[in-house]
Formats: sequence, structure tokens, C-alpha cells
Amino acid sequence: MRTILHIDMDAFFAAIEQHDCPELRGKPVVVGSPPDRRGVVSTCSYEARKFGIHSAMPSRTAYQRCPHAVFLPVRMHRYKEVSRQIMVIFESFTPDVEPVSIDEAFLDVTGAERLFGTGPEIAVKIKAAILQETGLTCSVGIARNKFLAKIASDMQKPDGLTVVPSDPEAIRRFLAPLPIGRMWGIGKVTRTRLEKNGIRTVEDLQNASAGNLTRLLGPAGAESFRRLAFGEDDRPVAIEEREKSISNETTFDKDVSDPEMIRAQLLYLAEKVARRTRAAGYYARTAHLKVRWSDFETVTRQQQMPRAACDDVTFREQALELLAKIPPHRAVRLIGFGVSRLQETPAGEPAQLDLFSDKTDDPERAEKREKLSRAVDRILEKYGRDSIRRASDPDKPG
Ligand code: TTP
Ligand code: MG
Repeated sequence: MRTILHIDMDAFFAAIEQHDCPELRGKPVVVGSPPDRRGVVSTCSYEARKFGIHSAMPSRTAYQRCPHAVFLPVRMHRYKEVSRQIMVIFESFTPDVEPVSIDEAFLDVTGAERLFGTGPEIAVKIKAAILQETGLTCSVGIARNKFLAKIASDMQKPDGLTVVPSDPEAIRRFLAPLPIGRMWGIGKVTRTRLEKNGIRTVEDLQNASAGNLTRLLGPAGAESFRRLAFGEDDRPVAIEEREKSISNETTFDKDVSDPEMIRAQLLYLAEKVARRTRAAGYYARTAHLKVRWSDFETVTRQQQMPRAACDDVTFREQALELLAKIPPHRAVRLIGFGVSRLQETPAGEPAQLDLFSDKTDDPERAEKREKLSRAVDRILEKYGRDSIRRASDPDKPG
């Protein structure tokens, strides 16, 4: 049996604003578009929720409901910074972290219980670590699967901790009173159709006849919603897969016009990427160059390599060939080099056994860590580009 945690930060953007500006604590705070313009509320503090304000509501409406609320603009890179902090905390408990949004993740802590205690004990530790490091609260659901953990984390917000019992009858009773809209995969259309047929709560779904459900949801839908209604869900906590690539980039402290300096930095990056490619046991087929000019315009070029490679010389050649395709006519702010279409063997040949390779103690965990970083990057990317370099960028020149 697995132990899954679903963790969701409370009033995330608004809580960060209240943390960063203590005068706002205890007050209705609305983050989003200003009230005098078109646009919506991103989120609001729990004090503002008492006035009926919620995410996605027009800011004008929010203002009508609570004119004395403090309206603040979105400071996305601050929120991303905190998001990274919490993901790092999760990762210190288990490599099995599935980030779902900027303030939310699933954790499979089954294997971590030996080290850190039971699911609820781990939840308490994570809540304490988040509070200490970020000053924020979160709500946690603990259950035997993702579906139940997600439902549970929402039950006692804010600062909640909800444990779902593990015997089937208790699970059935736990789910029974919920409106069907709370179930995964039930959108507005399906909900309306079910409600018209008298199915309003999960209990109604539990008691519906198989024939009735099949008529309403189709055979596959009937089966999967019936299982969910009884709390059955065996989806794994997974880090989303994506085509692998390896790259490094440098943002210059000051925009650079000197071609020699640009060239030197690019060659350094190409070697670094080659080293990483070898260390990861790959050969790459495609090379990529990225250049961002002083005015933030960004251009990329890519080309296929003559054959799959992972050596410094080939990568340097590729980088210079690509650079020649982008005449640097303006000062350069950022330069990056990367490779993709990775494969484990050089073109067509079987992999050679590398008897001298310096294998780390736990390659699987290392791989999961790398994947997690990429998964977090992707999720944060969805919240809009920002030009701020990561604080930990190791490639900062000088
Ligand atoms: P949520 O976790 O849905 O909301 P929340 O953290 O503000 O509040 P709760 O305590 O109920 O979890 O979303 C996380 C953040 O995502 C939220 O702080 C702001 C942003 N967001 C939007 O920008 N627009 C939206 O419509 C929603 C739902 C969230
Ligand atoms: Mg939240």
C-alpha cells in the first residue's frame, strides 16, 4: 500500500504578499488586475474571501464587494522563487515529487517512511519546514492514492492536515457527502447531465446502477467514475517525461559586443554541455544555439550533426558553425548552447561497456532529481517568461 501526500499552499500569491509586507497581515488582500481596469483576481487572502471574493472574479466585482481591500499587482518572479523553495523542501523528503502547479505537488512518501516516520508525521515535518523557510502555511492531504490525497488537502484549508482512513468502508463514507463536481474529470457538461438524472453527490454515484451509469457516461466513463467514487485510483506519482536535452546558457552582467568574448563564452558552454552529455552517457544528434540581444529579442538556430557525438571538438565546431549563422550585429545579453536527440549509443554501433565509468551511488535517484528540476522549470515556464536569471546560475561570468 502506498502513502501519498498532496500539498497545496494557502492563498499562495496573497500569502506571499502578506508575508513580505507585514502591515498586510490580517487584512483583505486581492492580487490581480487593478480594480479600475478590466481583468480578474488571481487570488485573495482568506480575509478577502469572507466578502465573497475568489480567483477568476473580475477585479471590479471584487472592489464592489470589498472596497477597502488592498489590491496588489502580480509579482510572478517572487512567487516562482517561493515555488522553487517549496519544491526543494519536498525533494528533501522523497525523489518522487510530481509538481502540479506553482503551489501544489503530489509526493509518494512510501519509501521515505522508514527515514522520516508515518505519512502524517512527514506531513507535519514538511509543514514545519515550509513555515520556517518561507513563513507560509500549506494544507496537506494524506491518503493511499492521489485522488483521495487531493480531495483531502482541500478539506481543512487553510493550514490543514487531513488523513483519509484506509479501509474501504471508511473511504466510501469519507467521499459520500461530496458534490460530484469535486471529482476529477467531471466537467460542467458531465455534471449537469448527472445532476439532471438525480446524481448530485458521490454517494448518488456510489449507489447508481451500472446500467444507468453506462447510459450516462459510456462504458469506459462509467467504470472509471465508479472506481473513483469508491476511492480507487492507482495512478503513480510521476515526473512528466519530455524529450531530453542538455544545455547551458550565460547571461552577461553587462551586454557584450566584443566578438572574441562572445566566442570564448560560447566555447566554454559547448565544452560544458559536452561534459554533461558524456557524464549522462549520451550521444547527441542535434545542436542548438540561443542568443538574446540587448533589446531582449531572442534568436535560436539548430542543426543536425554529421553523426551522433559527445566530444568537445565536435560540440565546439557545432557551436561556431551555428554562431556564424547569426551575425552578432548588436550587443549580446545572453548566449546559450545545447544538444538534443540524445541516444545511448554512437550512430548505429552498440554501446561499449565502460568499465571505468564513475557510477554514482544511486543513479536512479539522481535521474529523478534531474527530471524533477526540469518538471518544475516547465511548470514555472507556463506562468510567463521572466528575464530574471536564476540566483544560482553557475555560468555567471567573472
Ligand atoms: P490555488 O492553489 O488554486 O489558490 P490559492 O493558493 O490562492 O488558495 P487556496 O488556499 O485555496 O489554495 O492557486 C495557486 C495560485 O495560482 C494562486 O495563489 C494564484 C494563482 N491562480 C491564478 O492566478 N488564477 C486562478 O484562477 C487560480 C485558481 C489560481
Ligand atoms: Mg493553493
